[in-house]
Amino acid sequence: MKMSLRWYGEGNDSVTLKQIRQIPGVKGVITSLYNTTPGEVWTVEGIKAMQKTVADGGLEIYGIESVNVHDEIKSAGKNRDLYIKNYIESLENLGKCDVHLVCYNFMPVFDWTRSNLAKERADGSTVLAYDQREVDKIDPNNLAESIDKMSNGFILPGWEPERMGKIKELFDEYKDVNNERLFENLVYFLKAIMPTCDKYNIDMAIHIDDPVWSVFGLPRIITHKEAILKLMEAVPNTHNGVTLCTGSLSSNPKNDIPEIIRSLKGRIHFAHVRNTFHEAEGVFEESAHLSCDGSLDMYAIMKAFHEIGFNGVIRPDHGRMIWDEVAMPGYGLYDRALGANYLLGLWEAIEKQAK
Ligand code: DNO
Repeated sequence: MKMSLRWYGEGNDSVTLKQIRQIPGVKGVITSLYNTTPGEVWTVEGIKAMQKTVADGGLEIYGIESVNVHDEIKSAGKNRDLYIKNYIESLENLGKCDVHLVCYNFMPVFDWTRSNLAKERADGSTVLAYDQREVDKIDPNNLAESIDKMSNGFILPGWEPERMGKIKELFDEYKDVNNERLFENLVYFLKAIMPTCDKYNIDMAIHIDDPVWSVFGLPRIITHKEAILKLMEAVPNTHNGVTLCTGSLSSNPKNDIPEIIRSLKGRIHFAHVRNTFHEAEGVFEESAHLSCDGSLDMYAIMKAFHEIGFNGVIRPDHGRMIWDEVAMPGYGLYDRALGANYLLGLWEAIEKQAK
């Protein structure tokens, strides 16, 4: 298992590579070319420059999160083949630069959704939270704006202003796309890119939808065990794999996460591990990583990863904002560093016990 931290690049992230390097057990980062927009080809020069920056900081790039998939691919718009061609070119260039892990999502219009990016907890820390009753009151046309206001001045991943500025057109693009169509479009995309993934040994890791139900009437398909297995079977190539995000899956407490992990042996290429505190149906907040702070049994989760012989890349996921840090919501240094070391502690104990 390779522990990593997500890093948003120089000038975008308040966290420095030097700080990440000082977290015990973290030798690599997960990052992206943040100056590109979905659909644009990633150049070898761009990738190499990013690799150099990270290497100069004493770290390695373990994988990309994300090479975003253009909405025309998701909705089967008229330019989908062009955008798939561009995606393939980006993958080829990543392969040429020796990058072999790509995280992406297939959620229409919005990436992850939250109703509050700084919910205050009793201890004064703030966390990302979701309350369906609040979301029901939001006009999706204004969602990007309200998310932007809560983002401490950072551009949140998946909420890029250029895309969000075209929200009405984006919704229109999906008016005939239901879950079945979205699934077909995903399979079409994966089948088209698999030869390139085979050639360059690139693991594609689809992120779980967050939350795992339809938001604003848009389809959502990567939501539970059977749905994920259906995708694994539709494109049986092992390069078609998953970013197993425990927080996203936990939005529905019916998801038995250790069991889902076990069912995906060999197909989990990347793990996002965090805890959530579940208050009621459709109401949850992102707690600290520890089992005692949320609703998930993190020991059982890490044990399931160990049981399937998981040796891929893992990262702590969203952290709380603590110790007066000002950072991108969910992506401060302190709580993610605590999370990484908690997970590494669990892992060491599990490994030693298994011997
Ligand atoms: C949220 C992240 C997601 C994730 C994308 C993958 O913080 O987990 O934005 O990166 O869904 O494409």
